[in-house]
Formats: sequence, structure tokens, C-alpha cells
Amino acid sequence: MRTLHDCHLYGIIDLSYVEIDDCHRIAQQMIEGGVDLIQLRGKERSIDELVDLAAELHELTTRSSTPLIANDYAEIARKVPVEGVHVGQDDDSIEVVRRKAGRAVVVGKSTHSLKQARAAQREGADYIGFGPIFATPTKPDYQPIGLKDIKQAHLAVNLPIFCIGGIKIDNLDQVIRAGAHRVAIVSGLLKAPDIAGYAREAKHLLLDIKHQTSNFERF
Ligand code: 3NM
Repeated sequence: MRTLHDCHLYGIIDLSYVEIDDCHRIAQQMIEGGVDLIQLRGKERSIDELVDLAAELHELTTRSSTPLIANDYAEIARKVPVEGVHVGQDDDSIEVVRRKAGRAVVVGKSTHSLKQARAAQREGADYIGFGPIFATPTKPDYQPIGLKDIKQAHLAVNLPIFCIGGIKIDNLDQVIRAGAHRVAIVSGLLKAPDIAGYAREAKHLLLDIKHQTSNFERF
């Protein structure tokens, strides 16, 4: 299985954008385009529905060593061999997630400030999301934090950091120049007419910068 260290492009399959029946094709497209890590996010769905879909997707993701992360519910990790669970500030603590999962899983946490980023590291997160960088319809109630803290976050936290929120091909270069090594993209990927092509382009930009900065990168 690919380690977090080797993950730069995080694709999130959000069921508010796509039909359940289309998820298999979308995951396939993401993998084909070089998405390194996939999350299943279904805020309006029952845990049972998410468990069934996660089980189906996991058969696919595992073939390409792509970690599959369940959003919000550690219960999913108890029933399906997904590689991880992602939680937000108002969800279960990381300790509770690990206990509920009942086995070793990757645990990621959403953070929206430098303070929350440091706290997530202290709490034992394996990676963090950092954002929303830009305003986004996917999380409309959150105030964007902009580009200014990205470099600082990489100094403050010794974990893989996925910048998130309103990131598209058109602004990815700006995000990378502001210090990002990793990003998570939801609507940009899901609405792309060619998901694999979109992912390929994003990955290319991310890896390009990685080569330029690899001597300095700790993660
Ligand atoms: N978490 P899009 S922003 C799911 O800041 C999510 O923690 C965020 O969607 C955070 O790529 C976000 O469509 C939405 O803007 C990202």
C-alpha cells in the first residue's frame, strides 16, 4: 500500500456531487490519472450505505495500492478494510477513532488555522487537511483562510499537509508557490469532463514542484 509520504494528490469522492452508481467509474478515472489517495465523503448518507460503497470501492483501490479513507465514521473502518478515517473538528477525537476502528488505520484531521494544525499533531493525527484555502461551495459555511499561512503550517507541523478548499487546476500553481506540497480536490475533479486528464495535470504540477524542493522537504 502506498504510504502517506508518497501521496500528493488526494481525490475526494463527495456524494453531493455524484451518484452512488457512478463512484466506481470515478474512482477508476482518479486512479488512472494518478490520484494517490481517495476519500469517500457522504454527509447525507447512512453509515450502512457508506459501508456498502466503501467495500465496493476498496476492491478497486486496493488493486492499485491506493489508500481509501472513510470520512467521518470510524465504524466504516470496523466493517471494511479501508486504510483510514478522516475526521473534522466536531467529530470523534483521534483517540476515539482509533479505538472504534479496532485496528491500525491512518487518521486524518481537518484543520482551519495554524493553531488547529498544531493541535491535530499533538492529538496524534497522521496527516492534516488545511483550509479552506479559497471559498468553496463544497463547504460553504467556512471562511477561507487564504494562502498566507501555508508556509508557516509546514514549519509548524511535521506531518503531511493537504491544502484543500476551492483548489482547481487554474489556481494550483498559486497554491504550490505559496508552499503547498500536497492538495485535496473535490469539485474540480468531480466536475471535470475528463477526470483522469484533470488528475494527470494536477499531479504533474505537484510533482514538478516536489523535484525543485525535495532537498528541503521533510515529508
Ligand atoms: N474540507 P472543493 S474545504 C471537504 O477546509 C472540505 O477542511 C475543507 O472542496 C476544509 O475542492 C472542503 O470542491 C471542500 O473546494 C473542498
